Amino acid sequence: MVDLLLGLQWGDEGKGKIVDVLTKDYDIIARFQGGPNAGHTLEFDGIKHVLHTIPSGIFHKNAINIVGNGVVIDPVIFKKELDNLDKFNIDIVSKLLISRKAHLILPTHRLLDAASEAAKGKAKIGSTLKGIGPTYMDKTGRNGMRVGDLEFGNWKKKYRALADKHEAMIGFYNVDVQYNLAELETEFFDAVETLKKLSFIDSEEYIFKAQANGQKILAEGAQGSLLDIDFGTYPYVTSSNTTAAGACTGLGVPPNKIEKVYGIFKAYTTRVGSGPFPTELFDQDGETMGRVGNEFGATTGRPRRCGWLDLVALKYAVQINGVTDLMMMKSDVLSGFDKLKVCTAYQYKGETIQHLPYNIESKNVTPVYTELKGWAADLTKMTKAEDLPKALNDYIAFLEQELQVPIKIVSVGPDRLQTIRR
Ligand code: 2SA
Ligand code: MG
Repeated sequence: MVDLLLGLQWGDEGKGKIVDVLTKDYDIIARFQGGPNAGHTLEFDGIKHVLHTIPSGIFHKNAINIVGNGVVIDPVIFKKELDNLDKFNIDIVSKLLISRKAHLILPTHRLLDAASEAAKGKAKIGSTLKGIGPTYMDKTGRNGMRVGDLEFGNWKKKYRALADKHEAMIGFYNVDVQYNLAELETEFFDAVETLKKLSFIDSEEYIFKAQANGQKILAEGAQGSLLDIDFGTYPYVTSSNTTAAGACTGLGVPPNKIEKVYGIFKAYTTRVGSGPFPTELFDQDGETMGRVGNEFGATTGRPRRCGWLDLVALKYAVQINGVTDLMMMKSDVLSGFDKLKVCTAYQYKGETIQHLPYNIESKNVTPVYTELKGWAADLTKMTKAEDLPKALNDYIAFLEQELQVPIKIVSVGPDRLQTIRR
């Protein structure tokens, strides 16, 4: 069977940490969408690791890690990630497998991303500029290059044709994007040689066989449900399906083989990049969340916008994904607030609604809040559910009542050990 682990907000819920905590129960960890736009942070033994394309099970001895067909890979960033793993003596060739059907991010995809954002001006998406959108455009436009192409002698010809087309397109945008393609290509071709040393597989076949042999698979989502290309706050979204269905297409997993759907959310909300965020705070409370929660993009270093928990949006994500188990992250960041607010409805065009309206914009949606009592206790040293303060238990009970799904894990800090099971 296959279990899924997904972010339910706008990303950065703490998926990397939880995958790392759960990996010991699985044989295979597989990424199914996104690419180096993701930043999955893991902390253990006093060291912090940030992964972008490589699945978060890589530090465990026995787990096999798969980069599935739904992922887009930038060989240059991939090589850097591998270099960072060098000192850990991981047997990368046998532990990290890459789908031949995963698409490649070319240097010109990154340039196109920059040109597209520059052309949008104020309406820019706030992309991570990793070339994600243009690469998925080439995939669905049936022009892309895939990892498996690298196994054939003529791949550079294919590369040249696509890169030349991209250059013409960059010109068409008529914006100021400075670049030295020859330099970027040297770096790219060098990184491709590193990538080619890894094991390329037909990952769907591998996963069928693993399932037949009773192996346990965990599919690791990237970004969050509200950044889903179909169900997110379009156009301020990423270019892949970040929701449960994405695991089916991004790995070749049939829907009836999915068992648990772990939904991860922060005890508050953050968003990086542009787009609507109804519960966003511009006051001291938001500033405190950002500071205490160290809310900076793990890939770009951008400060994340912060706000109260939005249950309207969270309920929607729970429904879209069919979440069976919830995990609440960063509970420790809320310690010290006298009162906590949770958004349970929106005021929209003079009405109170409990769904995300089609044209959701921060300025046309006013959150309706329920206030709950805060707690003062420092949670970061707590290890058992019994230790948690009453006000936090009341907060959890309120969310479970609203969402009708149990909260099975409460995270009280970034380290592996700061994880309380209920
Ligand atoms: P893109 O680069 O085309 O996928 O950007 C489109 C939107 O998706 C958002 N996005 C993200 N949001 C949160 N976390 C992400 N990963 C990094 C992290 C982000 C970072 O872990 O912190 O470091 O800035 C991620 N990736 C994409 C993005 O902000 C756009 O709104
Ligand atoms: Mg992240």
